[in-house]
Amino acid sequence: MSDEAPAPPNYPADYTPAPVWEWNTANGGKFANINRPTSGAQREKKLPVGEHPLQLYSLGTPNGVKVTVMLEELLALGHSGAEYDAWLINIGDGDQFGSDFVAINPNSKIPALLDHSTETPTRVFESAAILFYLAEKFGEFLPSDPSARAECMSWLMWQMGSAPYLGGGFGHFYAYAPFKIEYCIDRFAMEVKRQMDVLDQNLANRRYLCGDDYTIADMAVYSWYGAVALHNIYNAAEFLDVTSYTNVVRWANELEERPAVQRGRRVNRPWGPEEDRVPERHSASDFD
Ligand SMILES: N[C@@H](CCC(=O)N[C@@H](CS)C(=O)NCC(=O)O)C(=O)O
Repeated sequence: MSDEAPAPPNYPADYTPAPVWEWNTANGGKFANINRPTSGAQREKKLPVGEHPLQLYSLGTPNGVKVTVMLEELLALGHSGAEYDAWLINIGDGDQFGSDFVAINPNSKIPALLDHSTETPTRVFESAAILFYLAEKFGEFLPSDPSARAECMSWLMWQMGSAPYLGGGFGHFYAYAPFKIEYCIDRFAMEVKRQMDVLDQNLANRRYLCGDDYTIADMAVYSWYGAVALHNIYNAAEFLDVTSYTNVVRWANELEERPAVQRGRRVNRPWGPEEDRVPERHSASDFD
C-alpha cells in the first residue's frame, strides 16, 4: 500500500507536463484570447490625451478602482492638481497591447498613469506605485511618521502580494477556468479565507487597516476585499461564507459611505446599470 494520501475526487491524473512547455492557443477559459507568453506592443495605437495634467488609462476592475478612488478623494480634499482624464482601456479588445499603452506600462496591464505636470511626463504603472506616487505628490493618505508609514506600506504591499491569489488563483479556477478542478479551488479558497481572516482580525480593534486614519492601504485593500465582502465577486459570497468576516464587512461598508469611493467605483466602468456607468471621466460633471 502507498504512503501517499488518496487522490481527492475530480483529480486530473491524465496529464504529464511535456519536457518543454508550449503555448496551446486553445487551452480555453475566459481571457484565453488575450493571454500570450510574450510581452511588448502588438500593434501601433495612439492614446488620447486630455486637458488635465494627470492622464489615467484604466478600467473599473478592482485594480483600476483603487486609483480612481484615490483621485476622487484628493479632489474631495480640494487638490485641484488632481484633476484627471480617465480613458477606457478595454482589455478584452487588447487595448493594453497598443504601442502608446505599452510605452507607459511595459507589463500591459491597467491601471497606467501619465503625469504631464513634471518636466518630462512621468509614467507610473502598478496600482500600488500609482497610489504611492499620488500620496507623495499631494501629501495625503500616507502618514509621515516613520512607524505609521511602515505600517501603511506593509498593508499596501500585503494587498499587492495577496490579491493575485484571490483573482488569478481563486477567481480564475472558481469562475473562469473551462472546467472545475477541486484541487485548485480548494487550494485557493483556503488561501482567500485565510486572507479574509487576517483582515478580520486586524480590523477587530482598528477602525481602518492601520489604525485611526484612512490611508492608501485602505483604498487598495478595499478594492479587492471589499468586493469579496460586499459585492459577491466571482459569485462566491456563499461559497466563501463572506458574512462571517464581520469586521471586514463593517469596514467595507464604512468606506462605501464615502462619496469619493462611490464616485471612484463608477469611473471607467462600461458595465452594470446604465446610471452607474462613467466609461470616461474628464470632469466632475461626468457623474451627473
Ligand atoms: N499588479 C498589477 C495588476 C494589474 C492587473 O492585473 N490588471 C488587469 C486587470 S485587473 C489587466 O490589465 N489585465 C489585462 C491582461 O492581463 O492582459 C497592478 O496592481 O496594477
